[in-house]
Amino acid sequence: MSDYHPFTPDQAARFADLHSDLFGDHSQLTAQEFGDGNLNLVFRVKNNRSTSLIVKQALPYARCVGESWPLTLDRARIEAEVLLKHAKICPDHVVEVYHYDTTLAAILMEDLHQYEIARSALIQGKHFPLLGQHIGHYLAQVLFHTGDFVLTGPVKKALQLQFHNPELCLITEDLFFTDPYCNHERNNISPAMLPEAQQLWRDIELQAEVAQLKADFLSKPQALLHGDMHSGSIFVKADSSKVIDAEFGFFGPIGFDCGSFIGNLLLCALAQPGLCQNPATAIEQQSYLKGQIELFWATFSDEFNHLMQQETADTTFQNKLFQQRFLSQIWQDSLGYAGCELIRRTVGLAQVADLKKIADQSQKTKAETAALTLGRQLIMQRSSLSLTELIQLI
Ligand code: SR1
Ligand code: MG
Repeated sequence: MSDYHPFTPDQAARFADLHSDLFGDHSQLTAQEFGDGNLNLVFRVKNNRSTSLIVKQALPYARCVGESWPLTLDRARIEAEVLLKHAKICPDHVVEVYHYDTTLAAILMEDLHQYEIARSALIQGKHFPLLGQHIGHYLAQVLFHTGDFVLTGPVKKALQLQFHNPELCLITEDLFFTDPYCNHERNNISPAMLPEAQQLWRDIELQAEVAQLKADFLSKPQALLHGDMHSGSIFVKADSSKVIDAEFGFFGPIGFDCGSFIGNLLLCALAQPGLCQNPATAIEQQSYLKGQIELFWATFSDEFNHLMQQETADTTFQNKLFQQRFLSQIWQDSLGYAGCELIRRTVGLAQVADLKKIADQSQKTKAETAALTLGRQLIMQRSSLSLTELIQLI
């Protein structure tokens, strides 16, 4: 096994060739680095017959910031093992991992070139009628089957050790729950939004609720989460959706994954008036996105409910009343984490293209203000808000 070194394109091609038979012996391989994410190198390796594979390699630091932010290489192992574990439970909606190397922090995986990144496609106004259903199904399956309804205490605790991910959890703890609520140097606040941000820094009531959500994030190991379920972690086409990028995976609150997904559809919906020239197009895309949030929650809650009733192994958790309360708590947590996502993507470090792509400054400020307002409402009203009320708030 060779020591860790960041791959050149040729080395990525060699890694792919060595660990896959897909290219054939006489292939001429070319590789190109095209990663534009926050953390890693991503290469597409192709042969002369257009077969292609992806090599993803962790750098010993966060790519978006540079070497001043060192980051564990173990995240490549975590990512590969979460994807493999989730794929065993729900193969239709997880990218296929062919090989991973813990020393090189590299993963060889399927190239989803016939798909699009959900975030970019939704920003362009495209519709995928099954997206909410696919992600609802994926999250219900993987979160149920890695939780206490089916796993014994010792088995789950062993998995918690395997997916111990303190450094990447710390990023979320800081970026989601801490930075936006104080004048932190990592924040990224447009001048027009400074008064709104300052309001967040003074809002003790809101901060108390965010503290509760952070405490749950730190201390509620309900299931093996994907950990970064935003629309940039989903590849989509008309009849299929596949999840990638699980390096933030760990045992945490189920509502965190659901809320991240809902929060990113909300961000896209709020950005529409600024993204579209034609108001009718914006309204149409907003109503599509609202429909996908409804479809997501209907699919997730029906399926999770069904699984609780039919497949709960632990006799204590077979109690129907407990099961109803458990699901209703997931909904409340999802609203809270969706609210945090709206706020941190508006004033925090890691902002999203949905808002960044709005060219007109006043439209951008309107969308950003709407994101902060809705985020606050979701966090503050999460114990009473229904799905219908959420949709009406948008
Ligand atoms: C420094 S990492 C910033 C963000 O990118 C990832 O995709 C996560 O969402 C993280 O919060
Ligand atoms: Mg990512």
